[in-house]
Amino acid sequence: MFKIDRWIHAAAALLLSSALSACAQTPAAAPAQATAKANIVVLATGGTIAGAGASAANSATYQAAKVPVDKLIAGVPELAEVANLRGEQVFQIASESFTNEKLITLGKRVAALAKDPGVDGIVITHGTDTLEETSFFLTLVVRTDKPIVLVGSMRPGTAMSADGALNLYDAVVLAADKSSRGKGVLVAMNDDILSGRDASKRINIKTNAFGSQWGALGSVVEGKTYWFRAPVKRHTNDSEFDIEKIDALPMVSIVYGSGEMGTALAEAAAKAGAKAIIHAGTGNGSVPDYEVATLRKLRADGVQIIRSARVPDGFVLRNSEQPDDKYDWVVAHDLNPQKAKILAALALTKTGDTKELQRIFWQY
Ligand code: DAS
Repeated sequence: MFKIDRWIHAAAALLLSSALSACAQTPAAAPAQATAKANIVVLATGGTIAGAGASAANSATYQAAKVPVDKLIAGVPELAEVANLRGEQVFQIASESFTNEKLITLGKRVAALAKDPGVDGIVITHGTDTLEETSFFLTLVVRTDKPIVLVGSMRPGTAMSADGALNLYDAVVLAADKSSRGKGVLVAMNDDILSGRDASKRINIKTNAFGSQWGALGSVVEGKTYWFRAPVKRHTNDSEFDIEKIDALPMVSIVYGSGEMGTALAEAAAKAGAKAIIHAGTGNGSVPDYEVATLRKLRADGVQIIRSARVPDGFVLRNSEQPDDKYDWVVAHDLNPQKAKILAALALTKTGDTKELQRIFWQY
């Protein structure tokens, strides 16, 4: 017994002495440095996220573009735990009223802020109607790898189960997260992280309104970002377009394809000064036989013809429904008509050559 006791005592003494010497070696742990919060600027442009309805039951009947940016930020006090925020009211409009001039003004402001070393990321609150055009435009023209995140809402803040507050929180989390850098302009809606290129409004009355046929890039859940994909098309620093060199965009018109669509709309668009017509064709960008002659004449008059499709998913194949090589036409690939319009307008600031235009539609 005695021997075992001594063994235990010896082991305990050894343990105690080694513990004491370890404490002597380990300095008192420095207090964990609270990681500095990111500096995020919120640019407000209006939309439902700034909307107000008469009653909590009004989830779809309300006035957009009412609440100013400082109230939007104040309405989500948890934002202060995520980032150092300041707001700017760039516009206060419903986004269906965006114009090329407003797109360029917003783009120049975003580019200027992105150059500011004191700005780590930018959140843009925006109406949902044309959010996809703005997100695509910015991803094409702003030369930065800092996070730029667009966010909107489908219900005004006055409605029951409003979605704006959490969407804004997710957008700030995303903009403040270094892992968002270099992924192009992003869209934060309904917990999804969408690419600014692919995001589109696919439902006009529900909070899961936004999506992409190629899927979300990831998700924001409880203040954390989860990534599953990254964009492969050219964007931001890899783009040949630069907002600092753009002060105007040429007119581009969309003509919606349907049975008995006639030729008057395409002719009127060209007469009104359209430098390109986006044919939002049925099926795979199909063109009615009676429309082909009109579009070929407009091409001969110098108007670019770009075949997109009214069908939301898939992509238009070159030389499939129409002999694009023979007609000297361009195909919009997977871009929907409204995005094809944005890219065509930018491309035409660079070139009028059809082959160059087609290269641009393959690459962006
Ligand atoms: N009219 C819509 C807009 O401003 C409202 C919205 O959904 O944001 O885009």
